[in-house]
Amino acid sequence: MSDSVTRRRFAKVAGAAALGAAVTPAACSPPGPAQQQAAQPAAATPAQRSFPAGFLWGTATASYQVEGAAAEDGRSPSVWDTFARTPGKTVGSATGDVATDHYHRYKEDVQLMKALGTKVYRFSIAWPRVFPQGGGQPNPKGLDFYNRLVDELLANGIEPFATLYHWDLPQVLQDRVGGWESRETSEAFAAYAGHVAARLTDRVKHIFTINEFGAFVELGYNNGVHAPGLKLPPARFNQTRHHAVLGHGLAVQAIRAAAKPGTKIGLAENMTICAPVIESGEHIEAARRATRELNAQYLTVIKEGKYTDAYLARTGADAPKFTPADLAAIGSPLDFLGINIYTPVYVRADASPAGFAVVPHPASFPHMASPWLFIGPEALYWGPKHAADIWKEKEIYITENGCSSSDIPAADGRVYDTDRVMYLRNYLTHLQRATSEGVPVRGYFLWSLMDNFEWADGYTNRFGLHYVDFATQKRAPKLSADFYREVIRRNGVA
Ligand code: PNW
Repeated sequence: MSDSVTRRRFAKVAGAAALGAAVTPAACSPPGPAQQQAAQPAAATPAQRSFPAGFLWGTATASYQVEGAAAEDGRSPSVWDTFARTPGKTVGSATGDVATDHYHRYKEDVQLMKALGTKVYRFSIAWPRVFPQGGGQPNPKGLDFYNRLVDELLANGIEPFATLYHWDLPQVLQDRVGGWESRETSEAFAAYAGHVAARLTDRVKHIFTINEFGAFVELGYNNGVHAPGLKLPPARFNQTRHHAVLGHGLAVQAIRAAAKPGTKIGLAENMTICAPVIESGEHIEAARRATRELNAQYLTVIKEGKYTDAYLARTGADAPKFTPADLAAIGSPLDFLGINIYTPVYVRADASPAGFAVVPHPASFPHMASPWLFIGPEALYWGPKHAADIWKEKEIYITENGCSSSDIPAADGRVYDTDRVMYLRNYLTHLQRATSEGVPVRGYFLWSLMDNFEWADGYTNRFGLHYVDFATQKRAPKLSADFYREVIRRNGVA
């Protein structure tokens, strides 16, 4: 195949349009006639760079990270309250006692969303507000806050998407049954999910069960850097993973039974995103295999209703114990898939039985302020692309994407976060590449609306489009907020 034919074929791929002049031969040397022809489709017009009509632009937050009001209106402590109060667990011993005081300032925050032009908002519900004892007697004042928030969103033309579990497990369940180590927590979660669904789905049409198994189970029960701060031995840890996906499955059943018709149910998982090192057939195939295998304990068992043979083989005597009924619940059909995407792993084809190998990041690989947040914009292409190819997903949302930045106000008081703009522009370019190829991504929720409590990093690591002065609770749009408003206005990468 001649060089110019290769280029022509490349230019034909709709996604190449997004890469624009950078890949066009014309950009580096005077074009010959053949090259001129090839260059035409690659020079993207504004229409080619845009997202599908009706694409849903939004932002996301989570209860413990923004609400504060930790002891108000009957809320009981969550495992995060306990963990954050344990010396040495968060930077500066920060807690979510006040956070960004969203519990009292939600109306102001809805106006921030409106000013961006967002049409959707993803928030989470604090279980210990709704059931301070984990189960049993509900606390109506707890749900009242979410009723007020939902009504305020709808009054401002913003559609609410609610997550039922973003890591704030009632501490009573940790104390009584060992939290997610016990299936009693899976069952309690389902009861809570059904209770909320019955009361919110007249207005909330999209419900996420659980946010990021891949974070709270791994970090909370295996390496101890998140609440409840445990380092379980392998068999107990794998059983905890199982109870988490079981909780999701039982919750799906409970929501279906309680929700108003038309309610859509999904989850928001930070699946491991496998980007092929080179976009050729063998590496793409390896990345697809890796996607199933590296997500075997969470998303794959949820989508396929069974653990992969390789997962059961590699966990061996420490494999989780489960029943066929468990797997049936875990595999309950979903209406959509939410994927939280920050960073990819790079995968190559390999002669090993697995057929793939993960290539570690070299020391020089660039990252954002969080050391784990390696910059790999193609994650926003390959995440939804693999999900659509492997599990035939019909409705995908990017439920989180964004980054941390140093965010130091300039002399004029504004934050010029050009690095976040760079990150977003490149990631969104790859998301547009996906939608232009027909990958069914329906919406995108930027993490986060505002700076907030960043878990073990406390308030030292900022992910917001709005800068929050934590002493005064004043919010101010960063440069990235202006950028995002322009993306939304033109429904395309700005
Ligand atoms: C997600 N990692 O967490 C969460 O859903 C958010 O609550 C959080 O604020 C956001 O991403 C930014 O961190 C993650 O270590 C935490 O790879 C850690 C990792 C990934 C995501």
